[in-house]
This record gives sequence, structure tokens and C-alpha cells, in this order.
Amino acid sequence: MPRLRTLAVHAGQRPEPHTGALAQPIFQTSTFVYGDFERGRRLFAGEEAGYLYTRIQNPTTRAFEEKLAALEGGEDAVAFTSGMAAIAALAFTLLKPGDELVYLGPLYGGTEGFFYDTLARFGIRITDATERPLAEALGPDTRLIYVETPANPTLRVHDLAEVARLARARGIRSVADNTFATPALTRPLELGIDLVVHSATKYLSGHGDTLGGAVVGPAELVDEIRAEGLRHLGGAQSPFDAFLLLRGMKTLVLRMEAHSEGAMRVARFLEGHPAVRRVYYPGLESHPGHAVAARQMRAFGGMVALELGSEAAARAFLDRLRYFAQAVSLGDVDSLATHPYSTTHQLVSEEVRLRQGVTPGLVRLSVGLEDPEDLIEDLERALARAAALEAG
Ligand code: LCS
Repeated sequence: MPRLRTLAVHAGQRPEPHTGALAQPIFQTSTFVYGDFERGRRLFAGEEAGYLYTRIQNPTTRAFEEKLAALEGGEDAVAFTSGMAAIAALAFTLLKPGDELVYLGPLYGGTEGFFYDTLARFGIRITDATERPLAEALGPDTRLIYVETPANPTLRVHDLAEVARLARARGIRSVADNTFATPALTRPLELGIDLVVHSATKYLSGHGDTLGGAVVGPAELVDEIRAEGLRHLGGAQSPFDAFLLLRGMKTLVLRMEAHSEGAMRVARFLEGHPAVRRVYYPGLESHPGHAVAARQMRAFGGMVALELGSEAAARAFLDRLRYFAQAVSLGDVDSLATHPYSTTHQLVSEEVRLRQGVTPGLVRLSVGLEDPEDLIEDLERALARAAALEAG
């Protein structure tokens, strides 16, 4: 089997048969001519493989699916227009009224909102097992265990092998959101997780210029999600977005190594700074999930969070940053900084936010690919301002 860096370049790619084009062409078409009546009938009956309609499949999005499936070590993948479209398609395909979804948090605020505001309205029970033993939270109606690791925004680490073991023992499907780690650092399917979901918008793209999502796993389950969650809900990925994602993914492994190296240096700097009350980074020995992270991650990723003690300090710090742009999203070449409490996690209840460490003083950094020394100087300047404020 080729190694990850080779897969990142070659998987899903073959010379285009008509022209020999090396780069994946963008098949910017909504429909595909099947030629004659009989072939159309056979294609729709599934008796012959071929492209029909871009909402169902397209050669450019197919190349993205194949590259991602190869990187994750999964049998197949299905692409979506965004991470939320992938998560919604997965949930609406695999769950029905009366079922229970158990999750380990924290989660991206949009995912948590979808679970409580939308899935719950369709009669699906949502159970937060973050603060209790997972085995005890599983009941007769539990159909799905959902976990994000490292989790957004406090980088909490969950033991994927342990989640998979418990899920398998009970005949429950497990899903891991691998957006933060990416297959360059963690391969959840190898640890026994059934399905991986992605916001490809983030590190898979890497350049902050597109949206994307995907579900990866066994062909049978992916087929089910394609047949129902994609065909019926319609969140298909556009061929142009697939092209950008394919281009970004060629450098995924190298970028994740550089993001991880930069984030580790940023985290160590922050840990030694008196104005910072707490640093959340799985690569630090002080992180409660460090040992598990060291087992299931090849490096610790590009996301760091810090606690500054108050909203005023967070505001003063954020408004002073130069290279870190204040914006949501993450995983880009450009460094980004967000205040989860007032943005991505604004709609999560106050009680849950505070329990999960999403406080008014929390800042989340997506460490980009600038020189880490410049980023540290930027942080140092901004922290001086926050410290002056704290001093009165
Ligand atoms: N999963 C995770 C872990 C995420 O961080 C996000 C988006 C999603 C799924 C949803 O993906 P999307 O539909 O946006 O492609 N996270 C965001 C964030 O932290 N800031 O802006 C979006």
C-alpha cells in the first residue's frame, strides 16, 4: 500500500482518457448524455455503471471521494457541499424517530445545534455522555455514537479505540468527526470507528477558498448514505469545489506537519506567558488527553485554545492581533483567531458552554503556515495589551 504522502498526490487521479490531462479536469456539467433509450434504462436500473446527474455523482467529485477514501483507509466516500450537509445526510439516513444518538462533546456549535434543534424535532433522543462513562450512557435505543476529536473548540481528546470497542460490543455504529486531525494525523477507521465525517472546508482544502464535506467508511454504509442522504437531501458537492479540494489535499500531509510544528511552538510560548491562564493543546504534557492523543495522533494538529480570564481581555487581545485574522473557520494557510463564546458556540446553552470550558475568556487559534516566530511575536504584542487591561 502506498504511504500517505504518495496517496495524497496520486489517489483518485488518473490521466483524463480523452486528452491525457494530468490535473483533474472540472466536469462543470449538470447532466450526462446516455446516448440511447436502452442505455438510459440500464443506467437508471443500476445494470450499468455511469454518470447520470451531478447531484448523484460527477467525475470531479468522484475523484475527491476516491482520494479521501484512500487517505482515510476506507472502502468508499461520499462528498457533500459542506460538513453540515454530510452530517445531516448521515443522521437522516441512519436514524429514525425513537432512536437515540449519544455524543461525546464538546462539538462544533453547528453540529450540536443540528442535533438538539433539528434531529430532536424528528423524535431522535440526544444524549450528552461527555461527563459520564460512555458504557453507562448507552441504552437499548442507542443507534449512533458521535465523537469529535480533538474537539472544537477546547481540543478535548477522546479515545477512539475505546469508543469503537464499546460501540462494537453493543452493535451500535460509531462516527468520528475527523476535521481537526485529518487522516494525515489520525485514521479513525483503523481504530475500529465505523464512519468518518469531515468538514473538508478546513484542512482538506487548506486554503480557505471553498466549502466541502464527506462521509467515509464501508462501501455498504456509504452507498446507503449516497442513495438516501445525498439523493434525497441534495447537498451535492460542486465540481469546482471538488477541484479545489483535490488540489489542496495533495499537500495535506506536509501542511499538517507544518501546522502541528507551528502550533506546538505557539502552545509552548503561551504556556509560559503570565497573562494566559490556561492553554489547550493536545501536544502539551499538561493537556488531560495528551497520553491518548500521543497514541492516536501522528502529530497534534494546528488548533490551540487559550483562556484569558475575561471577555474584556479576550477582546483586547483579539483586536490587537495582526497576522491572526479574526474570522470563523479554521485549517487555512492563513492564521485565524475566534472567540467561540460569542461566535461559533453562541447558540449553545450557557450551562453547556461553561461546563465545556467555552467561557467568555476563551480564544481559539488556527495556527497557519506563516513563520511561527512571526506568529509568536504577534501573540506577544497582543497579550501585552490584554495583560495591561487585566492590571487595571
Ligand atoms: N465539524 C467540525 C469539527 C467543524 O469545525 C465544522 C465547522 C463542521 C463540522 C461543519 O462544517 P461546514 O459545514 O462549515 O463545512 N466549523 C466551523 C468553525 O469552527 N468555525 O466556522 C465553521
